[in-house]
Amino acid sequence: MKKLAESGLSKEEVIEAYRHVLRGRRLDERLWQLTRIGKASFNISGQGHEVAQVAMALAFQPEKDYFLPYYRDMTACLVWGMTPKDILMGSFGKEDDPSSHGRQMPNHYGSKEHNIVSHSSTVSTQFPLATGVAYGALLGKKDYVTLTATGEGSANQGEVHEAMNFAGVKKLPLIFVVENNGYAISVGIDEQYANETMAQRGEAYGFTGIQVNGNDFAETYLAFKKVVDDARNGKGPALIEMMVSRLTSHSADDDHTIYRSKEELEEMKENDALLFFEKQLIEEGYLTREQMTEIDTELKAEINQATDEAEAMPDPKPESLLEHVYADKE
Ligand SMILES: Cc1ncc(C[n+]2csc(CCOP(=O)(O)OP(=O)(O)O)c2C)c(N)n1
Ligand SMILES: [Mg+2]
Repeated sequence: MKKLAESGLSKEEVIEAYRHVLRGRRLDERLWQLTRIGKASFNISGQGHEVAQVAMALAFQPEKDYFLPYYRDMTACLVWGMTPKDILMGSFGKEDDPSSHGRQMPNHYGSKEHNIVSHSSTVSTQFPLATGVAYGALLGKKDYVTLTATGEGSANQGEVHEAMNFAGVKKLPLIFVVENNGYAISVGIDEQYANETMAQRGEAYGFTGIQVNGNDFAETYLAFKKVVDDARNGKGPALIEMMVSRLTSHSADDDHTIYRSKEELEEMKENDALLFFEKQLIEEGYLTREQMTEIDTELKAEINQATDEAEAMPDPKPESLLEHVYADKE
């Protein structure tokens, strides 16, 4: 593992990154609780992906860059500017949910204010959309970079090939990400693809492909920093494959104990990126365990408050059913 200081980030920035990671974890846990008590209809969790997502998102400039996430990218969306209350309003299906005013399923993140483009449940359709957004930067001579992500199973959809090929041909300022957690619901990678790595595919399309250990914050951040800078400087797209763990079942409607052994589940818990990050923060002198507990207490209070506020927001009115389905003309 790289030392955190190798990231080039200041002590304050690394501690802020830890807050993002822990906020993502605690919010995700809250969303599970809400499904279990029947207050939210669905959750699909990013637990195990948070360190990688924070390292990824911090390499961008959310005030101008575009993000087309997939359903596990909640923590990255928080770094991009969404708040726990925004996310919770989506889970409760509230009128002020910025993702869709309660029209979409939970976990289909979007925020016009923060350049986060809402996505479809049909996996990987965000890839060709992202090429369009990135092509817009080229045609409009704008210097924003576009980020889009998907899972390693979904990366085998046909439109992923079309998007990456087009991006390579046009040298688009676009970063493609595959969050490889080893499973597409219950299907392991041996049945998903025959390449040695997903990252290799970048080269086939004429651009850089890099595989990173998503549990390694500095390695992941540095890989993104380089390709984002290159994309902003006209050097074209890149593909980054982040190796991560899916710590939970696929979704709140799935039970992974049916297809994952007890041993595998135990091993995975020990392989939790959050634990590695905390160990590094202590060993490399960023935070003490007591300081982490204080941060955790603050975040839990923040999420409790956001839950109460989001739950108290008004539901969509039945007569507004046909509103917010398409964007209003500006
Ligand atoms: C086109 C399409 N096929 C199937 C599904 C059902 N589905 C939703 S998520 C998923 C698995 C995706 O696995 P992966 O891409 O590895 O992402 P992960 O969930 O592991 O993050 C499937 C098959 C879908 N939503 N869209
Ligand atoms: Mg997967």
